[in-house]
Formats: sequence, C-alpha cells, structure tokens
Amino acid sequence: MDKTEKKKRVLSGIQPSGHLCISNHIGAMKNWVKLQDEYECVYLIVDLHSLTVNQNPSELRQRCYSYIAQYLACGINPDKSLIVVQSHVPAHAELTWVLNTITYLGELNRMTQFKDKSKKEKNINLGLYTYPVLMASDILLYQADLVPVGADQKQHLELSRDLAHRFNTKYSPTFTIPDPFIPKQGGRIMSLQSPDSKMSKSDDNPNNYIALLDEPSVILKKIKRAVTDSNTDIKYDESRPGLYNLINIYSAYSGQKPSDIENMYIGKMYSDFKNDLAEIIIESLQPIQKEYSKIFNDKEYLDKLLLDGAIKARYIASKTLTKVYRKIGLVKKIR
Ligand code: ATP
Ligand code: LTN
Repeated sequence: MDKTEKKKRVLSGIQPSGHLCISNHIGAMKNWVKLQDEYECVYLIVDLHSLTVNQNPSELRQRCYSYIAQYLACGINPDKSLIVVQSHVPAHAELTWVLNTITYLGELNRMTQFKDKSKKEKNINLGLYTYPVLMASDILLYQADLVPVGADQKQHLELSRDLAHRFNTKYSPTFTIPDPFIPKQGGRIMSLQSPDSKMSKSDDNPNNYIALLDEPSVILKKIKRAVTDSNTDIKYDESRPGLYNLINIYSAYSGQKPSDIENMYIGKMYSDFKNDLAEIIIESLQPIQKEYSKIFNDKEYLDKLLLDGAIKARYIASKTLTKVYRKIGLVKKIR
C-alpha cells in the first residue's frame, strides 16, 4: 500500500452473553487478528446488544472484562486496534434513534435472528426487535469498509448496507457502505450435539459448544461425545452434518484442507479422528488460555485500555454523528 494512502477501516463486535466459543473464534475472531496489519480496526464488546436478553448485572460486568481479556489473548493487539465497550460511546445509541426513523417494520420483521430468538425467549422486548438497527449504527458510525463476521450476520449486514444507502440517497453521501467479510469455510460452525443448528455461545447445553476457556479434559469429553453418524469412513460430505462440521473445525485449527484430512484418515476410525481433533483444539487454545490467565486479573491495565479505546472511538463517532445531525436538520449544539 502507498504510504500516503489511508488505511481502510474494519469493525466488528461480539455481545457479552454466554461463553466465547470456538465458533466465534473460527467465524470471526481469527479474521479480526489477521486483518489488524492491513486495516485500521475497531473491535467492540457490544454490551448494549447483550441487554436484549436477561442478564445478571454483576455477571455481565465480569463477563465484559473476561471478553476483553479473551480478545487480547486471541491476538488482538491494542497497539494496532481499538478495543471499545459499546456503552462507553453514547453516539451508538444516538445514531440508532436516527436510523430507527428510516427503518421499515417490514425489514425488521424479516430478520431471521429475531424470529429464532423470539421463538426461544420469553422476554421478547423491543430491543431484541431493533437489535439490527443498533448493529447498523455500530458499523456506520465508524465508516467501516469491512465487517468480519460469521455467516449468521449476513442478513444484519445487508440491512446496514440498505440503511446507509437509504440515508445517503435521502440526504447526501454520508456513510461508507460496508462489505461483509465471511470465511468461505468455517463461517457457520454447527452445534456438537445437534449439527443441524449453529453452535451458539449462550446455548443452555454446554455439550453443544467448546468454550475458548474450556479445560483440555472437557474439550476431549465434548469432542468424544459429538454426534456423528452410523458410517465408518471419514468423508467430507455435507449430507453427513456431524462429521462435516468436525472436519471444518479440524481444518480451521490445523490449517489443512478437508480433502487432505479425508486422505489422512483413510482406513482409520472415528475414534482416531476425534482424539486427534481434540488434541488439535487443545493445542490451539492452550496459548490463548495461558495468555488470558495472565491478563484477566489486571483490571487496572484493562481499564486503561478501555479508556484509551473510548476516547479514540468517541472522536471518530462524534464526527459522523455531527454530520448526520446537521444533514437531517437538527440545530447545532452550542459548546
Ligand atoms: P449468542 O448465543 O450469545 O447469541 P453467538 O454464539 O451466536 O451468541 P454472537 O455474539 O451472535 O455469537 O456472534 C459473535 C460472532 O461470532 C459473530 O461474528 C457471529 O457471526 C459469529 N458466529 C456466531 N455463531 C457462529 C457460528 N456458529 N459459526 C461461525 N461464526 C459464528
Ligand atoms: N449482531 C452481532 C454482534 C454485533 C456486530 C456489530 C457484529 C453487534 N454490532 C457490528 C459486527 C459489527 C452478532 O454477532 N450477533
């Protein structure tokens, strides 16, 4: 890249609900780490989003710190990227209100995540419904060019693009239109016990996911118990969803192609494959867990980092919000 050329911006976020798990890592965070050198990156802990489901206040606060430490342990480098707690930047909520006024009910009614969550949740609140608008505001505030996420966020990102385009057309060019960045393989990691539904960090059954902080013995047990099928050969075949999913996980952590993995296991048994897979996951997560244990208790360091992130993020966000308020006709704030 030409030195005078401005770096493009990457933005992504995860809600602090449940235990960060390998699906979040494979689908999103591994790409976050890779993109840090080429892009200016902003990585959010979207705590306002997490309020759309019931939370225990003290657990939520602890979990936010734990997520920040896990971001760092996974390789997010605070010298290169901003780590920001969404609620530390009021402009997220402010822009959401403006975007609410250009979002159609029909668009939100079509959101599959809302439909899925409202089937499972008793607490179907307005926040859950307008969740995708808050997400659009996260992205558009920072004029993000690229948004690394798992495949489940494609529809939300489409809405962000539509809202940006709608605003730009109604007023004048204001928002960058963001592109999704979804891994070709590993964009949709499935549940270990029910491989027809996606792996989810808030799943009530911990056997369905592997958390980044799971102990080696737990990882081995969960992989051994993972549902496969009654065949005996190791084949990368979408019609065998349990095994297909395990090969995707194997491939993500070993860097080997599914076809090479198939070849390595010709004539071998499921148990051989599963033992190796567990070992590969354990080895990949070990350095993350080691690093995590060093930083998690250093609240002073984490707070300092968050303050730095918040100050820089507020500056970027306020530039966009000021522009938006001017364009829609709000009276300028007297300072
Ligand atoms: P929850 O169960 O709390 O709703 P989740 O596991 O679905 O959580 P999110 O916080 O919604 O995770 O998503 C964090 C990031 O991980 C997003 O980029 C999302 O696309 C990605 N992601 C979530 N689930 C998967 C999955 N099964 N496979 C790949 N990527 C995923
Ligand atoms: N909705 C996302 C989390 C999220 C996000 C964002 C992702 C909130 N704001 C901005 C990318 C960019 C999810 O994964 N459930």
